[in-house]
Amino acid sequence: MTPSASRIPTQDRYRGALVGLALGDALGAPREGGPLERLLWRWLGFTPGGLHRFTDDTQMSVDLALSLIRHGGVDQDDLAARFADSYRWDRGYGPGAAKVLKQIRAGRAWQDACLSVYPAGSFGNGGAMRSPVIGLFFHSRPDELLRAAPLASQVTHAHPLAVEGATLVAGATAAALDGPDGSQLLEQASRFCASPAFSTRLDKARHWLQTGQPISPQVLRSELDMGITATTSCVTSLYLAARFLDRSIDALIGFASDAGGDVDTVCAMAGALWGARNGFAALPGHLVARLEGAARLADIGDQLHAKAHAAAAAALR
Ligand code: R7I
Ligand code: MG
Ligand code: MG
Repeated sequence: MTPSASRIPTQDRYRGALVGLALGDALGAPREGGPLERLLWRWLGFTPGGLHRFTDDTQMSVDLALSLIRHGGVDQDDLAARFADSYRWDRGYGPGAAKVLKQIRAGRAWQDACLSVYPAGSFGNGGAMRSPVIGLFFHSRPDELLRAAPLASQVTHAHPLAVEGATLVAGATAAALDGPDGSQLLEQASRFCASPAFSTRLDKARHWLQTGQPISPQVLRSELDMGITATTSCVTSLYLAARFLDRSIDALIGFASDAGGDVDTVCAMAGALWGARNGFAALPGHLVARLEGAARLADIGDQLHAKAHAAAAAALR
């Protein structure tokens, strides 16, 4: 595909993707997991000023975005340092990721730390949940996107399934920026995964969407999953985004909350896709007004847009 500056979508879509990700994360977090986690997040889920706090999903997306903006591509050493520096227990990081980040902060090389908890690296969804940022940055550079998504995942999530989930979510986000309908979004996304754990779920999701089946939250959870791993959350997010593209993001988050499980992460990835397609202006203002760091996130979206635009223009010269 030839890069083209004119193909870069509007700034509003970039803002929408980042703020949509954070909104899904922050509003999904109190609905995540079992009764104990929900209770804990009632306490941790608000800033002192009463805003909805985001979790590790958004924090790692911000870290990745700032690193890409600073370096013009994936610099794994810088990324590892930023992830480790931002780590706070009360952002709700995954258990393995927390251990890896604490080791990096203590001075261990990320290449060793990321294989210290699980020998082949984690297959948790932590690589995919920040990957919408890769889709934004490399929107008009698909070959670079395919190289960058694995590099950005591997720093903490080196397992091939985590890497594939990250690539799938990055590719889907790039596709969402072009304004597809739900079926087109899933069709475009299908080019970014090959393993049956993803492709079988994606085939099912595409069938549900095409036939308009009234899938309940319970069926969604039992058939596609709402889990903490890449294979049990990425396609679920894609399906939800595709199904709710022409409805409100509140309806999407409400549906995911009824399904339960890893609600913050599924809503973060689906929220990013929804926002990339529909733009910041389509997000409900009253919810954005109560989101931690919304103005900063919008600004980072603007910076990503400017960088993506400049890179595409440079490629044309
Ligand atoms: O993937 P990760 O960063 O977790 C992200 C999740 C999101 O829901 C966030 O919102 C936050 O709540 O946490 O954290 P990891 O600990 O690397 O992976 C998540 C989980 O996947 C682990 O705690 C394990 O349960 C499982 N897992 C594995 N289990 C067995 N063998 C990941 N990799 C393996 C493995 O190799
Ligand atoms: Mg989280
Ligand atoms: Mg989560």
